[in-house]
Amino acid sequence: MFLRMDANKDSKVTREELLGLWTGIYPAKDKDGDGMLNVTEFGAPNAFKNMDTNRDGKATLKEYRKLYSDQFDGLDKDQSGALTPDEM
Ligand SMILES: [Ca+2]
Ligand SMILES: [Ca+2]
Ligand SMILES: [Ca+2]
Repeated sequence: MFLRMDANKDSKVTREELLGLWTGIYPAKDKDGDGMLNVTEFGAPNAFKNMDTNRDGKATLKEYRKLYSDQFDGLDKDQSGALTPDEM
């Protein structure tokens, strides 16, 4: 997984690389093609609840990217702005 995320192969995953990967698979998850993800399409109910900040039962790309941006902050223990393999 780390190697997949490290787009430029410098052994660090930046926020842009992480969000780029997840944004890339967003259209594939949106099975009904309405541009938003519901809990079934997303597949992880607990994470979905955190992601759907306005509680409308749909996650926009903005909410989706926010989730992974927050995840990045949680993983980047030394706040270097990049994730190393031991932080993942
Ligand atoms: Ca959808
Ligand atoms: Ca929402
Ligand atoms: Ca770091």
